[in-house]
Amino acid sequence: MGVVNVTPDSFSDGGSLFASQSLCLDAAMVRARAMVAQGASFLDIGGETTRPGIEAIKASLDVVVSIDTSTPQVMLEAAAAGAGLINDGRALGRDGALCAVASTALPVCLMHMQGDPKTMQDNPGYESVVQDIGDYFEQRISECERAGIAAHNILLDPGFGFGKSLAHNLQLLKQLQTLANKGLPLLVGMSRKSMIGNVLNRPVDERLHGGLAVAVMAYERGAHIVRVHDVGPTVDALRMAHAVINSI
Ligand code: 8Y7
Repeated sequence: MGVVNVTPDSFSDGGSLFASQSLCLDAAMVRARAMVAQGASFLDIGGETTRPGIEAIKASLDVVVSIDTSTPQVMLEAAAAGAGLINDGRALGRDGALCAVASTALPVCLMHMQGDPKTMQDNPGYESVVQDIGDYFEQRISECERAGIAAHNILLDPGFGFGKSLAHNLQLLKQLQTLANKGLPLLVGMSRKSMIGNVLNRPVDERLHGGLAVAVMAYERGAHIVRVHDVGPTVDALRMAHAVINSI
């Protein structure tokens, strides 16, 4: 999954990282085209360009468009414009979001976040980060099913960097298989995040190699979709890992 457009206020990774800037439609299309050529199966788009962005991508590219939003109205508009996946960092926690997604019949990614973007990195705490997030997923899956969202339309994402210390992020990745074992597809996003920057002491534009390492590790532990800014290098890394894992 390639990240096409992230508005600067759509997330805060410890306040230190804006992995991508908001792009105008033409620039976003250039990037979208390149990512699909490099092997992206999904493009995750966020920000205000929802309808024109989705329509422009759908018109010329063979790719599933994922819309990064927590807002029910945006979900409905995105579905009407041709989006194929709702990516919600609040796991359909906003009023009306469960019903909105149920009415679209689209698949949805439920991402875990502790707290809200402004304060989530202040002092994140868990009894056991993997267990706690697993329990959270079970509760959200139940809510989804109660609202009429089919289990086969649900993806899970532990939300690396969203209300997690470095130690939490590392433990989550190490034990990712536990969450993959729930039987629903797992999406992960670590690309350029501060968990890489903090280990390597590298600024955001020097985190590619660390990002490739963690992408391969996530894939090996059962991740189905890897959300990244650098599609070409990541596809090479994952194809290589795939060849080894599936060798006889
Ligand atoms: C994630 C995400 C971001 C993630 C999912 C960034 C929108 C921060 N991170 N969505 N979005 N998972 N599903 O650095 O980890 O790209 S924004």
